[in-house]
Amino acid sequence: MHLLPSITKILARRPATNFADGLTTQALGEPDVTLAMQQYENYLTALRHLGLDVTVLDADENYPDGHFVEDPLIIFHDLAFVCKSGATARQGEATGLLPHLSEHHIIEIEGENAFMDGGDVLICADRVLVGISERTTVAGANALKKALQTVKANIRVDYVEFDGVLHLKSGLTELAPNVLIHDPTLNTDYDMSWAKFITLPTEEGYAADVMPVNDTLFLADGYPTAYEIAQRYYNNIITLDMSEFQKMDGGLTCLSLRY
Ligand code: CIR
Repeated sequence: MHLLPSITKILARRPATNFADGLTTQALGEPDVTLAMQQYENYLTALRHLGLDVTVLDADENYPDGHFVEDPLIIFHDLAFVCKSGATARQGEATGLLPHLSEHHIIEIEGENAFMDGGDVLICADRVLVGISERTTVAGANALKKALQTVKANIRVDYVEFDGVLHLKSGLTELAPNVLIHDPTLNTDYDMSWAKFITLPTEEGYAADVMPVNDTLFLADGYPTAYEIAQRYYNNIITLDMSEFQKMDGGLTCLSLRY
């Protein structure tokens, strides 16, 4: 079992018009709803152009952060792990997604204090990194690890304690197998020596949330150093303006489930 199978399907949910009521740690101003909707359509269009089967659910005003579908569920092969977010306002977001994952086995991440957001789970080519954050507890990470080991006994799951950014993937993703790309705002003592480790300039830190989709890389638009680095690994790079989602602590990976 390879940890990163090829991607054929996308599940997403449109942002609600009240999405500015969602949570944020940023001080980048109010998002422009019209521009955000345009940026969102561009995101979907780019995925469709890759030939992927894209399912887009209607917005749910009960969840202003509900379009960040990466957080309530973690998909690993034919399994879908349901997370209980460390943010109370986001608990329950998985419910509307599950009927669209009928081919997956649904597994609840259970246990006292077992909180987790999918944005803290980085499935790399040869291991899984779980960020321990304000949203994801050690108990949550332990529950995920145990569940993963029931389907792949020797899977390596490393815990990454960090601070400085909201989710692990806000500041650290795998650009290519065994190549990590990092926003220096994310502080951690985790030993990355197993990988090539690329730290972006601070002013380009937001671009660390890259989204590889098979042989194409999605990268936030406007980050020239990150783009130049990405070109060393990819012939196909799609850049997308993410400004309105950045204001709400969101990045490229947050907006879709890819499987
Ligand atoms: C939140 O605070 O939960 C949302 N406003 C942003 C979630 C972004 N998701 C992600 O990084 N995976």
